[in-house]
Amino acid sequence: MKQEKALLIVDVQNDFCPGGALAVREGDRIISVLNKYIKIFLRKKLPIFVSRDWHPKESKHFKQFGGPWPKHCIQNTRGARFHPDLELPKGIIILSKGMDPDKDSYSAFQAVDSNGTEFFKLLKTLGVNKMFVGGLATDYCVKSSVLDALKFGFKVKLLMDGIKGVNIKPKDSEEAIEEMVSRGAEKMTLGKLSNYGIES
Ligand code: VGL
Ligand code: ZN
Repeated sequence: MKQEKALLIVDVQNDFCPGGALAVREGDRIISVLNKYIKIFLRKKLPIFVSRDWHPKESKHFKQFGGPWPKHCIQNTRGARFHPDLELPKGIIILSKGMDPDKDSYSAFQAVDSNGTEFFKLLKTLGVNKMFVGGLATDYCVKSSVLDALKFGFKVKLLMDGIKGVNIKPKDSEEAIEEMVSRGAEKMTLGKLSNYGIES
């Protein structure tokens, strides 16, 4: 079967980067590498998806309403914007998730594009069967998106140089990576892209 590849970059937004409401330590350090992945996929005319956490002001996702998190990534605020260093070329597909005030959700498979079309449907329409996944945070949205992708039968390459975790417990990211790998994700880095038929 033909390998149709796509790039998924998860939640590289101000609130998840240093200075943000739910900052991932060194979350911004992955951006320069992610920009390189973006350039390569762009050059190969392969689809690029960029997800964003896009919460309403009031949500059960937030502590104030019974959830686990401080308020973050509220729609149309600075914190919800993509980090200014992330280079987003024309043609990328923005996926929004976390809009349901009654849900505490994390996966990009619960996201929709600007037309309201679900991520899974977009992938099927494009014939994607292999996803390269990076972004924030390793132990939440990246993990949840990768596990869903594997569950739905996609092959997954986890971009080890393009992820960072929250680590509420110090080993959370390490354990998340182990779990993703044990379910079938394969680790890779920028230098290995050419091994997968995507030359830089
Ligand atoms: C995320 C915590 C809360 C994430 C989103 O993008 O990983 N983490 N909301
Ligand atoms: Zn969130």
